[in-house]
Amino acid sequence: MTFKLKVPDIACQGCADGITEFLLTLEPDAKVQIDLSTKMVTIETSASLENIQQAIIEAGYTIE
Ligand SMILES: [Cu+2]
Repeated sequence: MTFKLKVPDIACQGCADGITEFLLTLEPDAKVQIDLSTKMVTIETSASLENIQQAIIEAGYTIE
């Protein structure tokens, strides 16, 4: 599944890298793309949307 989530707290590349790294730690096969201008996280994953949302929150960010 591919999910798109808006994470308004993403301010810079460092945030994007941190989230990407965190998601990849949980699921190394996931494909994560983060658009800094729109703050959209696109993730191709076998995990559930709920798990992805939880992971982003655990990484210290909020989802809009
Ligand atoms: Cu940042």
